[in-house]
Amino acid sequence: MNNFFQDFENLCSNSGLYCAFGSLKTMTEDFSNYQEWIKKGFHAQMQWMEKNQNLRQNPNQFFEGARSYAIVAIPYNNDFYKNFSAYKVSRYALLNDYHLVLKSILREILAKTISQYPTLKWDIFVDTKPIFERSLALKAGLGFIGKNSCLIIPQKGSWYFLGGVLFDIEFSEESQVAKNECGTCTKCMDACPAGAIVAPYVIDANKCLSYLTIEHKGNIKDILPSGKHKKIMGCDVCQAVCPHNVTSKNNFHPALFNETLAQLNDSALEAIDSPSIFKKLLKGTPFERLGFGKLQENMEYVKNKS
Ligand code: B12
Repeated sequence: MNNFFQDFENLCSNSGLYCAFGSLKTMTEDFSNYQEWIKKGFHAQMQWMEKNQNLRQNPNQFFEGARSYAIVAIPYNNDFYKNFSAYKVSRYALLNDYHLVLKSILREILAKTISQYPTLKWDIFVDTKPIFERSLALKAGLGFIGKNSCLIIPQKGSWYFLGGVLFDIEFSEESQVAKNECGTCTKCMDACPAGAIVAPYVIDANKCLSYLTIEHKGNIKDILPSGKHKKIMGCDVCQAVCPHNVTSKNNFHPALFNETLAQLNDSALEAIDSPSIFKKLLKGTPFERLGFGKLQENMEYVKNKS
């Protein structure tokens, strides 16, 4: 591996990130899967997923000369969700906002890299860019895509957020794509409380509790009358039942730790009874995407679980 990528990988592992590389090619198969997904309306109200189709298909067009990428994974498994009983909050929501944390770690790494490679052109991506992050991770050999469509790192599991950097440097090596280890297992599909994994590797967001509790502009009860599943913020079921996650212990990157969220529980959530208290307590956390109104609505929906 030429020095640039070796140096970048060393900086990533010193920062507690897993890292792999690939060259930016046209995402033919992924793009046709994506088009099929959009055509079926599986993106629900996420109109933004219909945009920038050219960039989704050709990530080498993000900037002049873009030709390779680093994909990184940051661990987020934690058991702070055990502090709740009346409500269920997913693991990712009980840590600092990974978009902010991972971007700042990648900027630090890039600052060190640029001191050695001053002419480097780059662009960071964490979740929000029109890029198939899981497929880039698969192609770079970081892991395989499970039937729950999550990226699973062999022997480590899927409790990892993804992000990366685009570069204008040639990556000439062929990456070793990880073997798919799902086999005949369908635990995720069978356990999904809303039947959202409509086929292996295919999520219908209209039914996904992660989408319904966070992104859906409307009351969940109109879609899923029973709140017996108790979910108010995200959903971890398809990952929690995954055999590739059984061994993964409390393993989250220290920069993701948030004292307030680590202490959050049913009564603390119920005490948030105004937008100003919500803002004071949960600003800069994943709850901000939800907002005070949707949080109240989701808690009401679960309380009257019928
Ligand atoms: C839109 C989105 C959602 C939507 C839709 C989910 C979805 N499957 O797309 C909703 C709101 C439901 C969602 C939920 C969650 N999300 Co989300 N989400 C995204 C986002 C922004 C885009 C994903 C996308 O392009 N979807 C379009 C469809 C077509 O792509 P796809 O389902 O991934 O299918 C691809 C492959 O599976 C493949 N494919 C399709 N069919 C087949 C068949 C075979 C055989 C194979 C091998 C492949 C394959 O082709 C498709 C195109 O690449 C990504 C960030 C990013 N930019 O990639 C984060 C991302 C995927 N989400 C993430 C997370 C953590 C979650 C949640 C766990 C959060 C939570 N706890 O509630 C849940 C998990 C739900 C799930 N099982 O996917 C992480 C996943 C990390 C990982 N280890 O996989 C990402 C990467 C964000 C990040 N930067 O960390 N998410």
